[in-house]
Amino acid sequence: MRRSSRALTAALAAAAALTCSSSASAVVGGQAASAGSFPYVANVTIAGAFGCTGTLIAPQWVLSAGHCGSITGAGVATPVGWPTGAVQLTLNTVHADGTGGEQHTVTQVKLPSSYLLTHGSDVSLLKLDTPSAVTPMKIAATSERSIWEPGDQMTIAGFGTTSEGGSAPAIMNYAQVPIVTDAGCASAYHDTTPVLGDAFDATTMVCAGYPQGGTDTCQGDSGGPLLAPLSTATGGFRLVGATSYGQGCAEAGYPGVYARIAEGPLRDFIASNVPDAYAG
Ligand code: 4AZ
Repeated sequence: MRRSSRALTAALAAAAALTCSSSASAVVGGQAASAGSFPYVANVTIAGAFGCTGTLIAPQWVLSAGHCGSITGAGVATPVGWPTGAVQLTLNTVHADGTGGEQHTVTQVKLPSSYLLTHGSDVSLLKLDTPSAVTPMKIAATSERSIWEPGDQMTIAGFGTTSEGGSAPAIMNYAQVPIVTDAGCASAYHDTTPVLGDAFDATTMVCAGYPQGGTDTCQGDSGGPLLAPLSTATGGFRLVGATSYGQGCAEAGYPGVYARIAEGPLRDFIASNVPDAYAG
């Protein structure tokens, strides 16, 4: 969602049936994912329209954004999950229409209590009806902290729009963006109204993007992966973030904001619910 739009998202989400076209939309400045790549990336549909992305972190659990898993949105002290069945998702396909993918309904939605009380902690855990056949993407171990330092190139992927305000593509897109320092992100998002706005909070957020913009996550990518590459010898990735928000998409000076899931309170929340989601 766009900066300062979480209250709006909450209002829209509360209406449940609204199409939310501006939010129902991939990665800006990336390229179409090739068939068979990113099998663990989920295309999440809420109430048949509201679109998000997610990542399979255990056979029966997908990690997505808090604002994708909550009717009430942030700032509302009542944790209301979507009626189960309203949330559906597809794994193991790059096609937005689900062609060839593994379809699931969601039987349970878990949100961190801190999501409802603050503007951060933008994660949700979606329990699948049946275990997936796809190999889950593990979240980085604390001992792997060195693979997502400022300047390190991360991979982002999702089913969202390829331009700010644009439409969603037929194929999942992916790109690379570097981690931004917490100080740099705090100065980009020095919001003076953090209750309603989206000021940067390094406890539960981490940023990635180029100073000049051009490559970023966008509407509909929310909840999707921020992936850190393992050593070239080992290959593969670890999950270190979940797409959350930003000022528009790919704008200069406004990196994308991701939920910080590999350390801190969100690590504790996810580990207490899905202990096998972590590497190491
Ligand atoms: C969204 O609405 C969204 N540029 C996700 C990420 C970003 C902006 C919007 C970051 O899902």
